[in-house]
Amino acid sequence: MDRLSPSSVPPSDQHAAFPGGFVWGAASASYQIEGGARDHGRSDSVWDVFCRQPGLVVNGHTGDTACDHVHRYVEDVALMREMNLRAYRFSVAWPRIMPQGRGEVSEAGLGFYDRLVDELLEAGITPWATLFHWDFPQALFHAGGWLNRDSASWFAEYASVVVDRLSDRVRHWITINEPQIYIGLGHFDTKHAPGIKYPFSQALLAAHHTLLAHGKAVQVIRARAKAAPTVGWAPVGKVDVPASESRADIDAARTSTMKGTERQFFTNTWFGDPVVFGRYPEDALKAFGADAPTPEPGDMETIAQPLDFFGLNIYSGGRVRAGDDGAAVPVDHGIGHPRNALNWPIVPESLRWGPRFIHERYRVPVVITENGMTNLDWVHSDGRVHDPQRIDFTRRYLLELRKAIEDGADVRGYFHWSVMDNFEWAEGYKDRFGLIHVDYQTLRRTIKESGRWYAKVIASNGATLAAASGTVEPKPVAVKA
Ligand code: GCO
Repeated sequence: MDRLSPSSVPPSDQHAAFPGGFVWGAASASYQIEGGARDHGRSDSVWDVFCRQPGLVVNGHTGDTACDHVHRYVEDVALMREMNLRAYRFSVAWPRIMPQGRGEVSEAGLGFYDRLVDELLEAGITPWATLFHWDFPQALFHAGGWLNRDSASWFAEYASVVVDRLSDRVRHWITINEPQIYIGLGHFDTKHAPGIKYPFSQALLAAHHTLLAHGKAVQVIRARAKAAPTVGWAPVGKVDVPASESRADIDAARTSTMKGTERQFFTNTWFGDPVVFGRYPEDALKAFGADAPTPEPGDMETIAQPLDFFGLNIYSGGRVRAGDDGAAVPVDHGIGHPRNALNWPIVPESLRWGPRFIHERYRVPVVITENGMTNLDWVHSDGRVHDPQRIDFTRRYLLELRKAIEDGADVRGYFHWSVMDNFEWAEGYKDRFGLIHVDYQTLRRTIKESGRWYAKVIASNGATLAAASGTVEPKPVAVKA
């Protein structure tokens, strides 16, 4: 059976709404949407410098203007309200708050986020603030960046400035977004900023410092927040789904999802275990040997600060079955399996098994902090952006997420990536993840059909997922006798 066919969802599953109080939102990141690269005294981040280097970003695109959100945030919040968003996850640009990354604070930079938060609250949208979504101040990169152990203290100082200003109105905080990517792709694979290949041991040390920064930021938030905060983080890691629901295949998928002994950074446990358990995973420590960092006394205790939620960015997944010895054996998704415009396999079950496996291991409430797809969208001749693939994608993933909840995983919310088309890092602007289409020539916004569909899903707390599939089932063609 086509694993993507709606009929794979038993009717009984199709009508249950999500739990009461479930958070429905959409997400973005400062460098990807803001523009205003020199507004408010903002200084270069490592991404500004990376984009200016020829050949590193598709078509030489940069975030200089992006979606010009710094000047259009009032309109953007109005569109978020039109989509019924209950929450909006944005990130604060460290270089807009502290141009040198430490010391001097930009009052104008803080003022922008003040106004954004007030606009959101006025619109009845709860702000969720990410402190770090990759735009690391270039000035601090020159001081050693994440390889400098002081980076944890620099981050704590920056966090205190933001929390002091916004925490009377912002209650939900995400410390860091995807250390797997900004350390792995930025400091080892070189596809992302700063684009330097460090020895594996040095990249692991940078990862240790960024985890230390996370822990210190949690301490800052809990010590200084004016309104009682909820604090989490937003990692990304590979998810393997079981080829069948047999106990053996599920166990194999869980083991494979939690395995992290390869010399790479797209892993759940190398980052998740220190943050929750205060220790690195034994299998990886054994595999990495002398390359593993040597924590200083107190480091692991600082990293393992209690969390209110464990964010998860999930887009795709692998598929495995249990071999004769129970070990995971990869199963190909099959020729012609659906993929997004970046060629990522579309695997709705990843939003069941990923949250389930992570919750089973860490027992911290889960929030899906990112999920979405890039699609070849454009404004059609009728003035609308018809994106049935994104509707179908999102429906299937949400139906699987609901299964995770029915399986017993404590999932508290879902943020669609992304609220609007934006700068997709090294892919530039060619990839459109948004619920809102952005014309980069005119900066005109158009809510896509998926955004209008999502508004109904939110209004019904998910109950319309079964009915509002968004895809018109092909009617059988009457064949003339
Ligand atoms: C990430 C980042 C986002 C990306 C999105 C699509 O997860 O890589 O958080 O900034 O734009 O995920 O790749």
